[in-house]
Amino acid sequence: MTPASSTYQALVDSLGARGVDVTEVRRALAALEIETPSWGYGDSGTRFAVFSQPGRPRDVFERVEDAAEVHRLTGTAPAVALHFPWDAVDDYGELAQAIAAAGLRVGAVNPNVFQDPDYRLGSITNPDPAIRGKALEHLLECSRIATGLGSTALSLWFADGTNYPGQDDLRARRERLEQGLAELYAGSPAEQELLVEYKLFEPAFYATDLADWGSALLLCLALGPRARVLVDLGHHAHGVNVEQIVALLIRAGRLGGFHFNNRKYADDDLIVGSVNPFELFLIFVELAGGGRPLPRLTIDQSHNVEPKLEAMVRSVVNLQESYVKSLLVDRTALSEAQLAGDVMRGHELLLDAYSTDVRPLCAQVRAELGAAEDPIAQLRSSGYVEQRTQQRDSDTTPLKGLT
Ligand code: PSV
Ligand code: MN
Repeated sequence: MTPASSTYQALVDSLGARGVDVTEVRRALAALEIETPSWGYGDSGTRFAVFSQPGRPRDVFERVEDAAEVHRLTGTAPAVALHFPWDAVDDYGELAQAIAAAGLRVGAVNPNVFQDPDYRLGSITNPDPAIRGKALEHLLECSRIATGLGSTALSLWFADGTNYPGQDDLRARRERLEQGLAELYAGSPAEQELLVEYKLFEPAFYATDLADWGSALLLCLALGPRARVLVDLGHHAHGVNVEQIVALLIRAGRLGGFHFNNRKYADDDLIVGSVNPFELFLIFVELAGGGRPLPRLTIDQSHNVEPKLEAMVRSVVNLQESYVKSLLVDRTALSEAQLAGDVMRGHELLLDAYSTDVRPLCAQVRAELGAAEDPIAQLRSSGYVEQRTQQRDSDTTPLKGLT
């Protein structure tokens, strides 16, 4: 017996003694699927600087190659979310083939109506109907691209908002938003989900048109059942109870999915679970209870100083561990404690699960999936980053599509 397997066996024994169905936990972890974002592999930064990393992918094909490596190491990241026009190419058949050949599928497709200079005063809410029309056309084009690539979700985030009181009419903007998205809803296929993401502020600093889960939910309810709310962990005011938002959206049947990341201050887009791992666990406690299938789980991260690939692998591993811990909660005892009004017992039951070191179980399941027991160590020792650095930083072949 190797030291790793003896640690695993000790964990299995102690979980068994606690009444945990370990086989079921292993099955659930093996079925976990996380989408990683193509945009998280390329260079990113702050408004102060972008530090270019050696070996970073230069086009969507290389971003897909890196996403496949994260899946190979973790066994849990079989889909790549795309962002357009950042991932635009001339030949989508070629892109679809490359994604399938890499062993991946396409996750949510993210339109981009926030960078074109025309969108200075908004996209779908712009006072100018011609600019609203242009934004809608891009959204519909992304819907067609999604269909062509086999994706079943359009993930919508609007930077729209105003910076000054009086800049525009708040109700008129809401009406334009509702009208534009109703046209998108009508023009998109029945199997495509519309995920509506909200964000408190940035780039708008006075009134963001979709600032919170309430404004997103009202919109989704008006649009129809295919429209659901997407929760990005960095998009709330400080102190907001995100797990409660998750619980309410589940109850309303309108939780579409997540953009996982972490933050200390604003929309920091840091490694998942790095700053507030307990919040991540509590979110999974809401998701995992009740036997419902998990919603779409996507990472939305932006790396400034940390090595990108390792950061992405760390996020997937943190998600695996958090999910497994949430499955260890003794639900029966918890509901008994809650009904009996036993405040401290209820809290303690969550802490019992959260404090369990589940790493040996995650390592075991990854090995069974054909992934790495220790994905970070394997990434470091494999030479993948060094090889890609050599190849990508010296290759002068023209790239396909946008970089
Ligand atoms: C906006 O801050 C956001 O969270 C949206 O999801 C965008 O698509 C993404 O970040 C771009 O990085
Ligand atoms: Mn996001």
